[in-house]
Amino acid sequence: MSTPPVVLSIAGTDSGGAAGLAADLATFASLGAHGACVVAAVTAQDTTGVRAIHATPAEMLEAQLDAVLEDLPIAAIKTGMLGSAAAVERIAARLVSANAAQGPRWHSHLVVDPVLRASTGSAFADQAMVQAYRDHLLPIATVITPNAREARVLLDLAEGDETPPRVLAAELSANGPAAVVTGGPEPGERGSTCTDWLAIDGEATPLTHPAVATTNDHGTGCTFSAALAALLARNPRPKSTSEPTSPRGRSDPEALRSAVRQAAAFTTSRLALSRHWDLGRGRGPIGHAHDLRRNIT
Ligand code: PXL
Repeated sequence: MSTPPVVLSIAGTDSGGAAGLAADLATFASLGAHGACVVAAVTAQDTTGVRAIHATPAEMLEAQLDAVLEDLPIAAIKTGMLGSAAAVERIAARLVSANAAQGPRWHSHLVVDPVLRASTGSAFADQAMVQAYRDHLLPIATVITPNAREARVLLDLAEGDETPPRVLAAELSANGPAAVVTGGPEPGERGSTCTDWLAIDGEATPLTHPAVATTNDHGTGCTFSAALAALLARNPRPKSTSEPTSPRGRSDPEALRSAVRQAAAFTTSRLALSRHWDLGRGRGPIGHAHDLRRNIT
């Protein structure tokens, strides 16, 4: 008998199969984890945009959370599109109570991808939802993975603000969870590399990786945060009496840095896989398929 690491995604669906739960479950499977899923919203969506959104009704959201949290040994949780401010608050409360039921110490890694809009542009969050993230979910997260635009919204910076990603990451983490601000090329970078900034306790360090020239990138942010959760799940956080009593999930900084680096490398390999795909009329998906070429000699 053996128990695989279990990773839970609480997120929205993308009917086009690029982003959201489709990306998360495929990523968990690729990285050797069993994926559980709580559907927080359903989107009717294709490569050109979002046609309709249905937030999961509160009782159904609660029923899914109860079913999963009462049964499976969850090593890491990832949140994505959550549908409403009330859902953000409800999910945070349920995670805290699940953790309390496990014992006095927070034990699951919690990766929060604060999804505020679709990569094709549609808004997924209003001001109340942003505030719910600040008040309820960020305080219990191990690590958050906003892009630069989401980081600016969370920090309440004005539209058009040009604070660099390094500073955004540092500020988010100064009084909060670790933050990875995922980004494109830094000024001066020639497009062959791009840099993410990982900040812990206000100290940001750059993590540079190869850039993949592709327009098939729908679902990239979801894939990265799901990979991070699956990689963190390989090292469950031991319950320790020296940990703070706050449910905020602290991770060993070196383990976190290594997981972020590996998650970026995994995401880069997925982008490279689908670089030449011709799918849909809009922005194509990041690859989730198994690379069959690897099995052909
Ligand atoms: O990439 C953010 C995201 C998350 N969740 C769903 C999405 C998207 C982007 O399109 O559709 C369901």
